[in-house]
Amino acid sequence: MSEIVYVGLGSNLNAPEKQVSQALTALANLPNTGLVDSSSLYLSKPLGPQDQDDYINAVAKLSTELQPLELLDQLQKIENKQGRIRKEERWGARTLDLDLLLFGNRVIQNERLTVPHYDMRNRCFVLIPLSEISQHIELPDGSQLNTLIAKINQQGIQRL
Ligand code: A4P
Ligand code: MG
Repeated sequence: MSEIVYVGLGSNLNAPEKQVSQALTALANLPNTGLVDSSSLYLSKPLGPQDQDDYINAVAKLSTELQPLELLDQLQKIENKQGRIRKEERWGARTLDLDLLLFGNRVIQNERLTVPHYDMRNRCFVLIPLSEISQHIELPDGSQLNTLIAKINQQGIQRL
């Protein structure tokens, strides 16, 4: 059975727009998975330390037959291929970050994976691209995307 999955893409190093476009191509080529849709690219101020460049973000909608941890392995492979080096600093600069936002209507909580993504409800650079491709998303807890968007500050994000 295939499931609809949303993945958040982010980059603020080494030609971020190119990193995100290249990652979208890599997502389209994943095994047993199809790229259904992707948002525009968005420019936003960094969340976390301010001594880093602005971010390019986007959201992709996939249809996949992979299990959640199989998909996470694939996402991490793409991050690694695109030169991601994991550093100690939290929320620091990175060439590519792929976050599993939603996996069907599932709630997943294990050592490697928290789905829905722990902070997606508060992030304009996740919610706004998400609503561009799917306006009427409901999270597993019943909250509506439109309601979440009404609560966040949308300033400081720019659709490219
Ligand atoms: N993990 C658990 N749940 C998930 C999930 N739903 N999706 C685990 C992906 N991974 C998940 O990830 C650390 C571990 O989280 C993984 O090994 C996986 O098993 P990571 O990518 O190495 O760590 P990280 O991304 O550096 O940490 P963190 O805290 O997740 O960073 P954030 O919260 O993603 O913040 N500002 C703007 N404007 N735009 C951005 O995209 N991104 C960040 C990164 C900071 N500021 C930003 C942006
Ligand atoms: Mg991450």
